[in-house]
Amino acid sequence: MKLYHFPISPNSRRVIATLHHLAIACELKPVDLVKGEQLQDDYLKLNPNHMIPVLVDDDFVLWESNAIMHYLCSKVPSTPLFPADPKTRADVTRWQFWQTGHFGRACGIFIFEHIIKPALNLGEPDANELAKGTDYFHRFAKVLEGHLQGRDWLVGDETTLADLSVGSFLDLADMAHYPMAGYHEIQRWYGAIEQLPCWQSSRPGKLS
Ligand SMILES: N[C@@H](CCC(=O)N[C@@H](CS)C(=O)NCC(=O)O)C(=O)O
Repeated sequence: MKLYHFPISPNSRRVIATLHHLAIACELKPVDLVKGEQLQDDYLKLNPNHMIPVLVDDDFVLWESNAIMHYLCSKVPSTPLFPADPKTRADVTRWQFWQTGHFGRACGIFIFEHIIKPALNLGEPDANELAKGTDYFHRFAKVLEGHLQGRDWLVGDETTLADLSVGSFLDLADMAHYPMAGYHEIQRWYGAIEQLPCWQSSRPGKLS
């Protein structure tokens, strides 16, 4: 198997953390988004959306990080990362959709204004966008904060794909200036994710 990725991307990192947690061997192929390698013809044949990550397993090509994580879990007989019980599995999936549809989008505004714009020389952060992003972030961060009261993990008593997916965006909290003040439960929970061996081994600087 091969995974096309960009090391700093939360969407890549959660897939790599899943690979490491499941001890699945996979060749990592970096795609330099700053140089625009995702726009090259060969890459567009893999993912016409010109995005990472993409998994290639023989002749099967799969894009969308959360779908890749589900597929990887289906490669092992069973895993607490994606429990087989239908309600628990639906709960994990629910948080992954929530991340893609809401929390990740809120974080994405800050990532674009504070990380992508400077990296690509696209100008100063836009105050109106950041104001919209702040409202959107608080709307969903409050939901996450409330859910984490009295819980170690988002679903059940063990780490699941839900934690890796939702947590992945918090890695960039400082660099992207998310308005994190007061979100003590989120910070406690993300602190626990940071201690996971699969999270530590998937840090951008640790990848070979
Ligand atoms: N929903 C997608 C999002 C992937 C995504 O946003 N990838 C970004 C990097 S974090 C990308 O490749 N951007 C390059 C581009 O848009 O040209 C997933 O979860 O895989």
